[in-house]
Amino acid sequence: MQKTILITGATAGFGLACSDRFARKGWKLIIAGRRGKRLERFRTGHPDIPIHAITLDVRKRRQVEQCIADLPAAFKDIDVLVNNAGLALGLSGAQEADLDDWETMVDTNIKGLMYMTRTVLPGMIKRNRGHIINLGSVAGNYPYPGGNVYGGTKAFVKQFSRNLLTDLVETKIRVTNIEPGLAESEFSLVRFHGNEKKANQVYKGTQPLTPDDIAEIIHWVTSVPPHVNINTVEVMPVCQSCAPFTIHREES
Ligand code: NDP
Ligand code: 8X3
Repeated sequence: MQKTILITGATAGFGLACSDRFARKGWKLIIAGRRGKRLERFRTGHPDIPIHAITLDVRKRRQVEQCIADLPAAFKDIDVLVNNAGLALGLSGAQEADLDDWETMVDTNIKGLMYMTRTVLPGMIKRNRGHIINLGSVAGNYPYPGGNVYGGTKAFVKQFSRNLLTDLVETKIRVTNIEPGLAESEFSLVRFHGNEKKANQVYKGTQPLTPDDIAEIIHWVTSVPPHVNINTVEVMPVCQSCAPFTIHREES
């Protein structure tokens, strides 16, 4: 039976690469994001694949609920939900960061993910089948300067994923948290509010992860036998490592 995957944030980066990979593997796709034209371009570029495109802002709870309620019959039985829509905004210290940026990250990375999960879960439970794949980050595991609220939102994703597993232990539903490190996408362009120079600096002289690397991992976690749950995948490029502790010493 042809399976159905719902991917949020399918207009760029990981979500777009994931859409492409699952389309090539013969899945039915529900692709969601705010930039509807991009979704439409993807849909018309894959005329042989069943694709339902939804222009959606995951921060809008009613919109999320409505678009799941309105799914065409052929797309209603969602096998995999990839909660990928998310963003970092700014890299300032907490004392200078923009509160609007903080709110947008909380609304998208936490509340949007909550809305999608809560709305899709009842159907999965009814069918006793499904897989929720969340995009966490190494930023949810390790602190770095300016990571403040972004890292906090991804720590939420980590604990929420674990707690979902606990709530769903009597079902066959799987939950996976993918935690990438440095990966090149539109992520830094968004973080620096469209400043290309700053965004390019992030990847200069590195070989970062690619969206295709992440799509491959997402496909892999869905393809292990049904009794196997990959809880967490933490992945970094070889050129990255965790920061050492910082010790500030006063002049003596
Ligand atoms: P991109 O900026 O390339 O893509 C982000 C996607 O999220 C876009 O499709 C965007 O679509 C969508 N999105 C953002 N806000 C909303 C919203 N309110 N409603 C619906 N869709 C939204 O970033 P990545 O692909 O790199 O990031 C994907 C996920 O992976 C994010 O959760 C990010 O935090 C996480 N991540 C990224 C890493 C990296 O280094 N790149 C590393 C670790 C985790 P649109 O603007 O059209 O709505
Ligand atoms: C994205 C990775 O290190 O830029 O989640 O926070 S990082």
